[in-house]
Amino acid sequence: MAPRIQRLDHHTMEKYENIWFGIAVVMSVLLAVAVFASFLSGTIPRIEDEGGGGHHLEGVKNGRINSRNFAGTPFATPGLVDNKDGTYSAFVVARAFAFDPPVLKVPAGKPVTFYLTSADVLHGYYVEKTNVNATVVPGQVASFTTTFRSPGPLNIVCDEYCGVGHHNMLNKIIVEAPQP
Ligand SMILES: [Cu+2]
Repeated sequence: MAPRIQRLDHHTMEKYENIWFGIAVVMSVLLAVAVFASFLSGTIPRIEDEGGGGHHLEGVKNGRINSRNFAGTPFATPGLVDNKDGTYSAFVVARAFAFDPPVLKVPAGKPVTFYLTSADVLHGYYVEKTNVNATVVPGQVASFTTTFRSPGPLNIVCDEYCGVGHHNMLNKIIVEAPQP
C-alpha cells in the first residue's frame, strides 16, 4: 500500500502564511516597544561623569582619551612603570599593526596593572598561556591587573581583525625572574 500523502489546498496554505505573518508583526512591535522603553528608562549603558572607567590617569577623563594625541598622558611614553610599592603599571598603545612597546619586560610574581588604548581602530590584546584577553578600543582605556608567575617569553597577538596587516600583529612580553 502506497503511503498516504496529506496534501494541503491553497486555502489552508494561505491560512498558515497569515498566521506566521501575524506572529512576525507582533514580534516586530514587541521589539520596537522594548527598544523605546529601554531608551526611556535609561537602561542603555553609558559612562558616568564620576569615576567613569575607574581610571585616574593624566589626560583620561570619564574613561575617555583623545586617540589622536597622547601628549600629556602616560601613553605618550608607553612601557612599564615601577610604582615603587611592589606593583607595576604597563602602558600599551595598539596601532595598526603593532603594539607599543614592541617588547614589554615585566617582573615575575609582581602584580602588573595594564592600561591599554588604541591609536586607530579596534584591536585585541591576547597573551598566550594566560587568561589575558582584552579588547582595545580607540578613545577608551582598558585596564586589568595580572601577575605573571613563571619567567619566559610570551607571545601577544591581536585577536580583533584590524586590517590587512592583522595577521602580523604579534609582539612579546618577556617575564623576567626576580633579581636576587
Ligand atoms: Cu588585529
